[in-house]
Parts: sequence; structure tokens; C-alpha cells
Amino acid sequence: MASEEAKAKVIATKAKAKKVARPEDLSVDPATVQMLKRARDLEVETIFDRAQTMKACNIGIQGTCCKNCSQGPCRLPLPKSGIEGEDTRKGLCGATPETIASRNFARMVAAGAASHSDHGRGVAETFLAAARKETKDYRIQDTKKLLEIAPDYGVDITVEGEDGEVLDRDIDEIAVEVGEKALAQWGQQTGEICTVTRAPAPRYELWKTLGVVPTGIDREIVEIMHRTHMGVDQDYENLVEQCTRAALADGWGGSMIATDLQDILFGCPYPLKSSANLGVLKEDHVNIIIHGHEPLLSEMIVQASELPEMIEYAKEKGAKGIQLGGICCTANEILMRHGVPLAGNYLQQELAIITGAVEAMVVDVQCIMENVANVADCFHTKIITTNPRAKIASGNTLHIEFDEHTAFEDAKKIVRTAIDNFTNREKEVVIPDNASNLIAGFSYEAINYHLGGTFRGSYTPLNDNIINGRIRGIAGVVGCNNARTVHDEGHLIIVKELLKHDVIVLTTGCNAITCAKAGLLTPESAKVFCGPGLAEVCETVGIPPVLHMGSCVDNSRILMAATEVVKAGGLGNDINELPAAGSAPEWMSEKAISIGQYFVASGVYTVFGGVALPVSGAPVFENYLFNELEGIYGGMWDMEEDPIKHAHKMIAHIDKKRKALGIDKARERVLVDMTDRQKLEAA
Ligand code: NFS
Ligand code: SF4
Repeated sequence: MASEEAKAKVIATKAKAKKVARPEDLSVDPATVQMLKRARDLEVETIFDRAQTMKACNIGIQGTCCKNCSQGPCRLPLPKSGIEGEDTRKGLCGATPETIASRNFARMVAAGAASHSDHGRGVAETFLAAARKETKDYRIQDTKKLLEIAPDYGVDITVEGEDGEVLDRDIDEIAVEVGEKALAQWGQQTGEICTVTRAPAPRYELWKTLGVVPTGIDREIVEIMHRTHMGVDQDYENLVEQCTRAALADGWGGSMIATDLQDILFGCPYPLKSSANLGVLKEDHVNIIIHGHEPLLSEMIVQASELPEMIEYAKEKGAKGIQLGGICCTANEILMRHGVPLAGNYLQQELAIITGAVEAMVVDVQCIMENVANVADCFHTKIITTNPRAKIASGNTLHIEFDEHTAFEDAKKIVRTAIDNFTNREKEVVIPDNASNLIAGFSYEAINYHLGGTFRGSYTPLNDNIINGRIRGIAGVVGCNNARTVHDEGHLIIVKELLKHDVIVLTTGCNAITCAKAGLLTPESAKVFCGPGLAEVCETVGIPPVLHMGSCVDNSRILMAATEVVKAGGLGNDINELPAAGSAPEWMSEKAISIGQYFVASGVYTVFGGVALPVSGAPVFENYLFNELEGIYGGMWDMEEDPIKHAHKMIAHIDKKRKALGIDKARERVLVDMTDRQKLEAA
């Protein structure tokens, strides 16, 4: 027994010795650093520790490990000396590095598109149930948006009266038909996904010419799985074409439909105030973290937690009230529509529990680390899974299934379970006092009204400021955290560098949460971080220089904003002509690859950062993604780990586009004017 104990001690000491990295070196976010220190004091292991002790596989990183049949895994790492002469590497079946890497890449697109789109399908089903009045918990709220989008789904909003006059059609009828049309996009076997035609006309025509307009959402994803089976598609260019179909079915299909229908069910976001970081939790409240992605669940939890009977129940248990906080994209969804504060981004999910203040972490799907269950076991926190697709076998998790027909009752049960747990707190509560103010809720409709005035929305003022050079260009900065990089560091360096060079930033996902925590989502941050041109525009219009547009499915809002900019005129006829670029500074999930592919296919130069794209082991395929795609789509992939260089690659692309549009000189004039004015002001 004694020797067992001694052995355990040695193992523990060894584990400790391995924890070389200081918390300060793992994140630039003070709340995260504080909680990491606490985790170490309490000997609670987190992803940050495992990222130190487990190295990534060198062949997988290169994208050249194939395990698509049991004759493998066939591993084709690049030789240390590089390739001299002909590349003779082959898998058992003869698959080249290009075939293997492109198949792996395609499967990431499939998984990413499937995740976004399965979320969208759930929304469409609930929407239809609401439209048919089969559920009392959800209803059609934003009828204005319903009428706006119905024609895109081929649904008439007027009918002809008996005397040939044009009459408004019954709104319930419209809703049912939109719901049916929307849901049909998943299983459609012929034709085109209807929302794809929202793209600028030349873009849509290009897709038609290339034969990449997606037919049905499920179909394109299934086809990737088929083509990447052993011995099917062995031509990387042909595979990338299918990646485009599936990715477009995501960005301009599943994700876009999700955003549309969520807005109609829960309200289209408009700017509102809130705050961000672990400091939003309250020691004397029942704290509930909502983590995951689908607003179907979180919307109900928000409503349930606001019920007087629930607040009363919390008080009976000795709490002052109920505090909700969001993590990952669920956080963005309920922030955008209700102002519920952001507790943190992806890499902070374990750390929220380590505050000791979380009664329940309610999760649905995607980006939920299995380890939250183990961390929760060291505290009183209950992990509550809610989706039949996503259960956790480890730890003491609770499953309370969430059904759209009994949604509100389910939500009440979840909130009550959290309240009941308030009196079970075991460890001292330590909540970091970091919470930054923010303004979020910039749907593309909101940007329209904000810029164009209340009476008539328009993107023209934005275009004017791009044309006259005050704004150099537009960047969409999105995506995850990655435990292999310093948490939040890449995000912030890149965004600040862009702002400094007068590039306005549209953000979603975990980047949006990072920016929020750093105070970049406030109008006041403009004069601190922006170049003179962008600062002036933000101050005049009263907007933050970084516009929070929502969750990752809401990247469809970025596509729509880009389309609106094209339509407003003066900046070319298609998205690839805009002075714009995309970035995912700390990408991690397969969803990011699907997003990257639909950005690229939409004409956007898209740079990934943090860890490499798994394509470097197949240089010919890599070159196809990074260079040749530009000749096809006008957009292409790139990879740059150094955040400053990363930002400057985007800026260089923006300048290239300004030059092509003939507006490069205007910017020089504005900047000369501004220096003169600043000199005058200083004098
Ligand atoms: Ni997007 Fe949202 Fe965050 Fe990455 Fe995960 S939360 S859908 S995948 S980690 S940004
Ligand atoms: Fe190896 Fe070909 Fe099988 Fe892949 S499909 S594991 S390369 S034999």
C-alpha cells in the first residue's frame, strides 16, 4: 500500500515537473491566467496542461496520413530533405500525397458543413412547427424579416384578389410555406439551393459556369463521404470542386437558412449593450452557463430564468437571483438578441467551472470538451447535456432531453436543477473581476440602418468612406481558439493591426468574444486603436471599429453584408473585387474549414493562422489552394502563423484590390489631409 502511495506521488511530481509553461505564457487574457493558476493550485487538469504534454502528430499535421481503408493507415510524411525530382510517395493503393491530403481536407469540409447544417435543420423543423402552431413555446416574431426573405424561398407574399387587385397574403400561410421550402433544401435531389441566388449576379453566374451550385444540403455532404471512400475520387481538383458545393451549401444554404429562421423566430439582432469575461458571474447568484450552439435551447433557458417564480425559488435557496453567462456560439446568439453577457470563449469553458461559482453548465452540440465533465467532478457544478445527438459518458453528467414540443417545460426543469444545486457549493468561490463593456448586434440589416439613417437603410455611406479612403477595406475575422497557440493572442494582434491600418473588422464566433473581452466592441476603442480615417468614421457614425455580427452560422451575415456592399455600387460588381479579406487567427474546428472554403469560393482571400492547415505534406495540393484557386474563384486560401505578417498579407490584398478599382490615390489624399489637420490641431 505504502509503495502504491509512493508510486502515485512520483507520478504526480513528474506530472508537475512537466507543467513548465507559466499560466502567463498560455493566454493574454487576465481572467484566463488567474483561473489557470487556480486550476494548478487545486490540481485540476485542463486542456492547457495536456497541450504541454501531448505533441501533435507530425504526419497528421501535414495532412498526409490516410486511414480510409484497413490496408493503412498509410503515412506519407515529407522527407526531411524535401522532395528532389519526382515525388514518388504513394499509399498502398497508389494514392498520392495530393489525393490523401485533399480527401482529408474534403472530409473536414463535410463535417463542418454537416455541423452547421444539422443545426440549421433543427431550426427549420422548429420553425415549421411554430408556423403550423404545433408548439406553443416558439412563434413567428419578426414578420418584417419573414416578408423580406419569403421571395428568396420562392414564396409569394401577395395574392390576386377577385377583381385582380393585389392583396397581402395571410402571414401564417407565408410562414408555413417558407418553413416547408426551407426544410426541403436539405433533401433536395434536383435543382439548386434557393438562397444561393442571393449572391451578387456575376458570382452566381460564375458558380453556374463552373457547375458548383449546390443541389441539396445533405446530398453534397454525402457525396463528399462517397468520393473520399477508398478508390473513388483520386483527382484533387475534382475533389475541391465538391468541397465548394458542400461549403456553398453550408454558407449560402444551411447556415444562411439557420440565421434567417432564427431571426424570424427570436428577432433580428440590433445593437445592444452588455459585457464579457468570467467577471460577469456573480458570487451571490445562481450561475448558469449556457454552452454550445443552438439558440433553440438557450432562448428557452433565458425565458425560464426570467420567470418570477424561478427568481423567487432561487431566493428561497439563499441566492439573490439568477445569472446567465454564455460560452462559445450559444453565447453569441443570446448576447445578440437578449444582451446576456459573454462568460468566455472556447478555451475558457473549463475555467468557468474552476471559479467554483457555476451551478450548472448546460450544453447542446459542438465545441464542448469532454473534459468539462472531469473538471465539474472536482466542483459542485452539474453538466447537463440536452441534445440526443450529444451525450457525455465521462464524469457525473446529467441528461435532460430538450424537445421542441415541450421546450419551455424542459428549460424550467433545467433551471430548477441549477437552483437546487446552489446550496451544494463545495469550494471557495473565486471570480476574476474582469468584465468589459461591449456593443453587439450588428446584423447586416442593423448595419444598413445604422449607416443609412432610420428612414432609409443603405450601405452607400460605407462604400463612400471606402472609396474616399478613410476606410481602407473590410476584414472578416472569425473562428476559434486553439490550445496549441497562446489563447487570444493571435486574434488580438491581428485585429489591432488591421484597425491601425484603417481596416474595419466584422467579427463572429470566438474571435468576437476575444474582441469583446479586450474592449474592442466599444465606440470609444476607435480612437485608441484605429488609424485616423477609420477612427473618424467610427466617431461620426457612433459605431465600434469591430462589428459583432453573431455566431459562426452567422458568417452568412458577413456574406450578405459583402453582397450589400457590392450592390451599393462603386466597388466593383462582385465580392472578389472588394477591398476585403478574411481571417481565422486561431482556427481549430472542422467548421472553420467549411467556412474557409465558402469564403474562398465566394471570392474572398482567406488567411488561416495559429496552427498550420494540414496540407503542407502535399505541396502540389497546397499550391492549388493557396495560389491556383485565385484564378478560378478570385479568392484563395493562405496560411500565416506570424500574426503581424498575417495582418499585413490581408492589408496587401486589400491594397491590391484598391489599386484595381482605381481608388488607391484617394486614400493617399485623405491621409495627407489628415496629417495636415492633425498638425493644425496640434499647433
Ligand atoms: Ni465557431 Fe462556435 Fe468557437 Fe470555433 Fe467553436 S464556438 S461555431 S467552431 S471554437 S469559433
Ligand atoms: Fe492506404 Fe489507399 Fe487505404 Fe488510404 S485508401 S489507407 S492510401 S491503401
